[in-house]
Amino acid sequence: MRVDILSLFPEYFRGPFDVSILKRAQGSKLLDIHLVDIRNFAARKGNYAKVDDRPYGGGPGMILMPEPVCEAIRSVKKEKSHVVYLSPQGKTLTAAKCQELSQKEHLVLLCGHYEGVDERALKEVDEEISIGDYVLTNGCLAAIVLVDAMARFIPGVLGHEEAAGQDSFQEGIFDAPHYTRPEVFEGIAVPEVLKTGNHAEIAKWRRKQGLAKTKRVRPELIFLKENLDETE
Ligand code: 4GX
Repeated sequence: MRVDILSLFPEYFRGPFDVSILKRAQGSKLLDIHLVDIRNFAARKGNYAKVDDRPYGGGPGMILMPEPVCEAIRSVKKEKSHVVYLSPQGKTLTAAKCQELSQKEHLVLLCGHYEGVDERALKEVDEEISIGDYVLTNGCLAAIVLVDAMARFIPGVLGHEEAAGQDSFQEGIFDAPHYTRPEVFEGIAVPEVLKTGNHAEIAKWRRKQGLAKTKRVRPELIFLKENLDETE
């Protein structure tokens, strides 16, 4: 998959994209990430390129101007492209949406900056997505979260060992607690069932633990799914 990320801070992405699984995914050509600086599409006034201006109607902060945003999008957009605008006013990102996006050939991610983007630039956008109900200082962070959570669904990005992790939220309930060595840590023993080698019993125990924690921490998730009848 090709991903073009349009922002005012392309350097922000070095680091998150250059380690671990996302680095490997790029190395094996499963992910092809391009960073585009919106400022390169601004009209030059002397030796500086203006990308933002004050809002019509008054109010605080600055707004990204429509010309550089539209020109930046058009510079990368092709017939098969899917353009996503990251802003707190979008639909909230979910595992299901990540999976849907992972099947696109080309994603274009527009990072909001300042107080947002001029509404007229949004005619180039296919959908608006928020990563959660809080306000970030930097739209690039939202794009990093989206790429990371989405890439896990691209076949081959996770190794065989890691792939199992996919079902945690797919199933709509939490993972069971995990244990590794030592057998006793500061007086707390590993649950006996995990040492029996009885895979059916272990699966049953894990499911029960996952459901119990979901019910305690996120009861609303229980009512979303057919998990309901299993909660006794
Ligand atoms: N999920 N932010 C964008 C600037 C902004 C303001 C208004 C569009 C409209 C965020 C989020 C998020 C902070 C990124 C404000 N852009 N983005 N930025 N939550 O909080 O995606």
